[in-house]
Amino acid sequence: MTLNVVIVGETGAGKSALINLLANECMALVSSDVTSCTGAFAEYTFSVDSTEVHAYDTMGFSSARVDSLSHLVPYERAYNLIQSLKTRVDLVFLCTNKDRLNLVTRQIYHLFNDFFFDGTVPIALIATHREKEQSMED
Ligand SMILES: Nc1nc2c(ncn2[C@@H]2O[C@H](COP(=O)(O)OP(=O)(O)OP(=O)(O)O)[C@@H](O)[C@H]2O)c(=O)[nH]1
Ligand SMILES: [Mg+2]
Repeated sequence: MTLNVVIVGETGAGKSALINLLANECMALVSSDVTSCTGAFAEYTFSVDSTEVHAYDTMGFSSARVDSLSHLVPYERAYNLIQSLKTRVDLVFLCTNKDRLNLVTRQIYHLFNDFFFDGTVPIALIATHREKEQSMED
């Protein structure tokens, strides 16, 4: 079985780290600071049990700025990726390292769920940076 997974989220949310966790090896470059690290997108192939996973690591989204349009670039990249994959996306992982669902993460959700896939592709929310929580239910 083959599974195509697109991994999205804010810059620094832990998208590349999630790929390394799933693949159980350091395939994707993880940023050492808050600067954006993954460019257009990168495809990684690995196996989880008997499933061949194609994971698409995407450019991080960020909040809008008054003095630049650079926050729009990830939207264009995401659009191009989804166009090139057409109907072959099985699952989206939406990563967040924030305590609450912020505006950027909500916008990413609506971009993929409403605009790209019209509710036809499951979107799983992945909460990263949770290891300091006293209780995982918080
Ligand atoms: N403590 C902790 N650190 C994490 C976790 N996930 C990612 N990180 C760290 O957070 C930083 C950013 O992680 P990345 O995986 O590079 O984030 P990204 O979403 O790929 O970032 P961009 O590619 O820049 O958009 C790195 O220093 C990671 O090691 C987590 O669950 N816990
Ligand atoms: Mg990355």
